[in-house]
Amino acid sequence: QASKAAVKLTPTKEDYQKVYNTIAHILDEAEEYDDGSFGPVVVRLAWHASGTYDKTTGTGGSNYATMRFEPESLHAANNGLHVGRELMEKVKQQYPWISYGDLWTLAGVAAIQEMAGPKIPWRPGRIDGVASNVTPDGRLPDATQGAQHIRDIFYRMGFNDQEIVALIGAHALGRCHSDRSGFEGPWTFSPTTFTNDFYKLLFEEKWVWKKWSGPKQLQDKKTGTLMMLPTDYVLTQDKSFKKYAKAYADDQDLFFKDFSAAFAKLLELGVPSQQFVASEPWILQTLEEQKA
Ligand code: DDH
Repeated sequence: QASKAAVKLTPTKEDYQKVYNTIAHILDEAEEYDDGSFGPVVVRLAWHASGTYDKTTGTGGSNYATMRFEPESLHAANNGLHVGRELMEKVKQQYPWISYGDLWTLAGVAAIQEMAGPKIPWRPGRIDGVASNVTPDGRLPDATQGAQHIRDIFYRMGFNDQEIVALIGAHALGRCHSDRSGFEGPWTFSPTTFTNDFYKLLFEEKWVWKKWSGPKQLQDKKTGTLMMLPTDYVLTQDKSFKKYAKAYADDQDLFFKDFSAAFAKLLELGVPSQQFVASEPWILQTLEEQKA
């Protein structure tokens, strides 16, 4: 009996729901931080942990949580993500059996769902890697570039134009920080609620280049308080991207459905399927649903 108690049995869906709940509470402990939620930075952590995947070599992706190691933790694209990693460290201490890759991707799921976004199917199975698994710099997108670059980056991960446009709609959330990326400001007026406002604003507002000494970015002509990156604006200029961006501006349900599928796919990049415990991803409940 005693030896049995010392061994952690395979965690169940209920165990992961507990981790989800702990994360969901921590995301809200942010009175002094940004717009009052750690949700957006945690979504970005999940994305950058996964978006290093290269389908040709099978390297990168969320499996090994290599952003824990230098030099990946120091790649310019990951500036500021220490905030998310340190938050998750508190969760890891409470649930030492969870792998970092599972923890970070689950945090992305919890953040999207708790910020009123769609349900994101998710399942555990990632394992902790070692420093030699780190990916080279340059695998994540560069905001100063155009359509060709966006395609090069996302096709490498195995995404198509529709999935690319759906994924970038995550910019409904959060903001740019001049001390992290050099860019400044939020994309929407509700940066802690998941909506299709990113696309709506792209088409409804007039966007002009911001006059400042920082990197080239756009601002809305009317209020001057919102921003778009050059890569965001490209979604209104490239014919194929524009078709999907317009569809998402017009139909929030369609955006939610397509974002959910693409984000779930993103979070599983680089994870060998035999590592997944469950044959199908799970749907975890929001804190609100569990109150009912
Ligand atoms: Fe992003 N993103 N992102 N992004 N992103 C930034 C912030 C956030 C690009 C550049 C930037 C995705 C795609 C792209 C989020 C989610 C996602 C910032 C600002 C830059 C720059 C960082 C800072 O200063 O703190 C570029 C380029 C692309 C691209 O694809 C061309 C995708 C696919 C996602 C996703 O989650 C699926 C989120 C959330 C943020 C807000 C972070 C925060 O702290 O707030």
